[in-house]
Amino acid sequence: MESEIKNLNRRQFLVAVGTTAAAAALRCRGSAAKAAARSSRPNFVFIFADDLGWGDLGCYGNRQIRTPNLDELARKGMLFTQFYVNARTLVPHATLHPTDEQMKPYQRYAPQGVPYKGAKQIYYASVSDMDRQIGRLVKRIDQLGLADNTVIAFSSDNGPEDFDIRNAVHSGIGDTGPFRGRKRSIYEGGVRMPFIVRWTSRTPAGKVDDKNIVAGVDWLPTVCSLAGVKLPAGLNPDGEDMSQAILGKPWTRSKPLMWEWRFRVFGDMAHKSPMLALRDGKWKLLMNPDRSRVELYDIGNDPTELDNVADQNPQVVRKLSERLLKWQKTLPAGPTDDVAGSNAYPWPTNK
Ligand SMILES: [Ca+2]
Repeated sequence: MESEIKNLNRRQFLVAVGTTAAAAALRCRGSAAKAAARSSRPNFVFIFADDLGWGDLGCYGNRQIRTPNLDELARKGMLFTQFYVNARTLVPHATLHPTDEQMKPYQRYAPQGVPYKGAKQIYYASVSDMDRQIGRLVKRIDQLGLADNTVIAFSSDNGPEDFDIRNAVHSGIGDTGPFRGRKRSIYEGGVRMPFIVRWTSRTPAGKVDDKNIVAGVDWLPTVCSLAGVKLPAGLNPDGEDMSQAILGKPWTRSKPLMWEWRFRVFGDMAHKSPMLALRDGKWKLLMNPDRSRVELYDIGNDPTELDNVADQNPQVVRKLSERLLKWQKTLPAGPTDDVAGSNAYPWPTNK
């Protein structure tokens, strides 16, 4: 084929390609029965943003950043308010470098009287551009007639970056919504992410799920379940099949979610979480392995994690801390920062 193409001019080449495509289409038609059998298995498209916060999308309450395409995805699918990521801070960064054209809608956030671009202009324009590109992808999926057989999911890998990180300082604008904690923190703002799922033939349109606790670790068992594929024998995933939740049906999580962060947390004191966390039902326990900090929050009533009720609930702390420490012992050994889990401040003294 390659040697034949060399001797064709451009028009002949396009005709040849067209003919090949037509022949392929005919072959497909001949195996329509097989294709129909395959089509009972959905396609999966998971769009995973880098360092985007829970509060960075219009459909999650942001009133400054325009994200019409993701808002539309949520209107036609489901939006989860309690979606968590466990293995995070992994996706390589792309520098935010929007064009002047892309920043135009956010001109009013430019610093006044100085010729600099503002962090808000840069970050907001970048989120809006991401939204625009997702809009193009979704439109194409719909144009191809694949909507009813395609699960489209959107989330982020961790909370927004902090101003302290110089090569990503513009992302310090990212919004965690009402939550404390940013990237690296295991307070809600660092680990609780947007999660939108649209499957036009199966997910209830426009439903907000404020009840189910779902997580990135659930994705593998869920995809396998929806595709009718068995998990490999011997694989015992941390996650659970959340397909019923995605379909808008009753479902209850059976296992708690757990986190460990062995490194420094940058930025404001309020983000410096203990090293370990566990979410079980309404409770979230955060602690250091040596119990130097123990915090218990009723997340349903206190999503901002400001009212530590550990002292009032010793039984809950005992039960959850035992489970969390037992889990931590199963993790691989590795380096730990000296300041991990610390919220110490160099307080002025008379010494
Ligand atoms: Ca990230």
